[in-house]
Amino acid sequence: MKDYNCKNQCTWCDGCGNYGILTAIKRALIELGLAPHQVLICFDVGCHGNMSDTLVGYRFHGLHGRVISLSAGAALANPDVPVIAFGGDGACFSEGVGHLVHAIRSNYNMTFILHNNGNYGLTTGQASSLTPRGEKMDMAPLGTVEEPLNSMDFVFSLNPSFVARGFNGNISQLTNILKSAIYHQGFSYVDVLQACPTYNKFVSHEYLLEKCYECEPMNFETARKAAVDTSEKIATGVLYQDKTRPTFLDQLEARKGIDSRLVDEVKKVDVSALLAKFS
Ligand SMILES: Cc1ncc(C[n+]2csc(CCOP(=O)(O)OP(=O)(O)O)c2C)c(N)n1
Repeated sequence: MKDYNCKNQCTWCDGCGNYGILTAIKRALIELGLAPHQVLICFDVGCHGNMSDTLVGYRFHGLHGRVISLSAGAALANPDVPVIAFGGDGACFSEGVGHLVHAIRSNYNMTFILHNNGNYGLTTGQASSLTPRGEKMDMAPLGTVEEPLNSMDFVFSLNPSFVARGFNGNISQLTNILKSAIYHQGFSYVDVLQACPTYNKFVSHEYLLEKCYECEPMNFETARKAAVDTSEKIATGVLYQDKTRPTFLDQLEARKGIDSRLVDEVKKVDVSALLAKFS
């Protein structure tokens, strides 16, 4: 694991769920035999995005809400390199929700890991679209007035090929989930429930430990129901996987029979004549 460690100090609050997610991703990569130079890890903007400073390897820290689109581009350009994207619930269910829709629908071959802490952490605890109605948040001190988006129902409505849920308090389970997600051919959606002791007063470590239970993969409809119904208990594990669904690239007629990678083909384009026009 030390291959992935770097000397920068973490700036997360004490008790932040990001520490558990960081440990799980390092373990998953090591157990899959992926060295830091063999994988691309992309980050959205937010507390979770500061993980970019604490990992050694090829990293890309993009604009807020844009991690899925830039990761999908990388995955399409070079399918030989596994691409893992981290995003917050603020970024991915507000600013970047359109990108999530089309990445699932298109089944790009990449892993998306949602740090679901139920709020905009980095900017000090504003409500996200996943914050339960009525919670008192920064900028909504009397309580939020909007219904939260039902993220799991929404994801299932887009016909995903892989959906999992974990939480930061069960690192061995989360490690296995992440390994399956990275191994999956297609868009892997991993919802990680994350405690945020500083700004989220409705989901604590104790709450997650008490409510979460482990389950095996299910058929589509059963998985959807289990994912959505969190009233009594919260189902965790790989909830649904379709191993037969082709990825976006696999389906492109124009790429059939071509062994080279887009990233190499692009390198061969001579743009000097075009540039000369502007000099
Ligand atoms: C387009 C855009 N909108 C808003 C911001 C300001 N901003 C930066 S981080 C952040 C909160 C991030 O919250 P979330 O995505 O949930 O991640 P977390 O910090 O909770 O991990 C916001 C609103 C920004 N940088 N760019």
